[in-house]
Amino acid sequence: MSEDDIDLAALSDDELVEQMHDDLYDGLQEEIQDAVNILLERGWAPYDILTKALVEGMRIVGVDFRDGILFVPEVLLSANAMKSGMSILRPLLAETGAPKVGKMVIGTVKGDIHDIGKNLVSMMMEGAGFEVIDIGINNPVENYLAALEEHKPDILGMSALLTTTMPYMKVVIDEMKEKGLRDEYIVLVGGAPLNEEFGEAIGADGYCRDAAVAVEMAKDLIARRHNQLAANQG
Ligand code: B1M
Repeated sequence: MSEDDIDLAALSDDELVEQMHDDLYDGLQEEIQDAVNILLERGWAPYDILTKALVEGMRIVGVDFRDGILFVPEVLLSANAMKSGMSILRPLLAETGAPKVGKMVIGTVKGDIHDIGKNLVSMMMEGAGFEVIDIGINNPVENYLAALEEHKPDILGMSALLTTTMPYMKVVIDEMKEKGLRDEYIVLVGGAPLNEEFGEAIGADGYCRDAAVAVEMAKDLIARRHNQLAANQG
């Protein structure tokens, strides 16, 4: 350890979380991974580490990106540091042993390469007992339709982080309508620039503010669908 290095293990929980915000800002992967492991050893729940340390750190990065203090290369380093922390938490969040409650295909729309939010939603959905098929970023409508055809999920999830790419969600939903497929799936959308009105306007079944809302909404809509099917049969 050099003189400048901070002994992360010697910090209190609050100091460590603050240090993680700084390290995420500086894109320090190794430090983020060490700190995640220290918090886990101290008995922190993976979800709390995710939200209080990583997501909050990324929010701070977002503010300075918006204000022109940080630029794409720096934000990419932050994103990679965030992902390295998430990779430790992913198996822990998925480890609930819960029975599978449904299946979701999820992807970021065409023109958009942001994937941290989508990955987080995937992790939380897996943790809640969903099978998740992640088709990645920059997806044209054909990719979504092919994945629906191949995997026959209950839910289609779409993510968009740019005001210029969010309208593409409507292109996908309209194409599903055109092909007579719309009613076969629950369509959930999310991403920072969206809101409930937008979700309604494009014909989605729900707008998810964050990953926790996505899980709740997915469970709720699947339960409603099952009840409806049961009522129709009975
Ligand atoms: Co970009 N970027 N970026 N960026 N970037 C934003 C989105 C921006 C708001 C920054 C800013 O100006 N403040 C801005 C968009 C402005 C706008 O459209 N109004 C922006 C811009 C402009 C750009 C570029 C155009 C910059 C440039 O090139 N000049 C460029 C575009 C690239 C492209 O996509 N074509 C670009 C590039 C990048 C990086 C590559 C550097 C990097 C992405 C790396 C990666 O994802 N692998 C990046 C990042 C990291 C950001 C910010 C800083 C952080 C996004 C993030 O990961 N947040 C972002 C600022 C911000 O959002 N405040 C910004 C953390 C994540 C956990 O939250 O993604 O919101 P979020 O996901 C949440 C919810 O939204 C929801 O649940 C998630 C978890 O709680 N959710 C869903 C998301 N998807 C869901 C799907 C669902 C359900 C819920 O389906 C069921």
